[in-house]
Amino acid sequence: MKDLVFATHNAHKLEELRAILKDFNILGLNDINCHEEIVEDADTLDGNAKIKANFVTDNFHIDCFADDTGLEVDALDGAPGVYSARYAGEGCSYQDNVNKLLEALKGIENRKARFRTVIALNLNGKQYLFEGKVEGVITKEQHGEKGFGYDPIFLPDGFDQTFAEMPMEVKNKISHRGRATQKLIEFLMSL
Ligand code: ITT
Repeated sequence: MKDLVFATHNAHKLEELRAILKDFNILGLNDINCHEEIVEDADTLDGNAKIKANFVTDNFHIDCFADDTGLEVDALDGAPGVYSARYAGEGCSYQDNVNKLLEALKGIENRKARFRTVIALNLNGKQYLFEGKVEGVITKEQHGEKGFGYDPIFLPDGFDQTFAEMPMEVKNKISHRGRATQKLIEFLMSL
């Protein structure tokens, strides 16, 4: 099985990707002894995905891919977007972010939102980008214990369970990261 490095420190994202990319041996940053915090200071998802992938390629001289994900809420003009990880402040928890978003949407009826993921792949000296998104709404209360991040308050269109109530296999079939990863797989298989 071919090794492929996924440039993330996020154990949840690694677990999801391993379940999708079954034909590859997916290594996380800890597996290649990269323990530094990569500064994601771009103001777009594409920019941050490239920063993470390039950090690994430049410092470890290996092919790899990285993703950056944002939750875009229409009533908040696309916030938290690229700032989703630290929406409630530097060092905040997933729960802090969920609380802040529920508070920001209090009394607002338009709860439309989408998760968007951009994957940057560095392969044989070239860079490729893949995007995936899923439309849905932000619920008024939290539901479910699975997943991570904003999953307990994201209800994808056409479903009656939040991402945090769904088995991971179901989330992966329809999610932003799942869809972007399918494009990555199709590309890798076409080589
Ligand atoms: P790495 O940069 O190490 O990959 P991260 O946690 O910073 O990990 P992202 O920048 O891609 O990951 O994601 C930003 C935030 O968006 C993340 O901290 C979560 O709060 C949220 N998020 C990302 N993917 C999610 C998902 O599938 N479900 C729910 N929330 C998600």
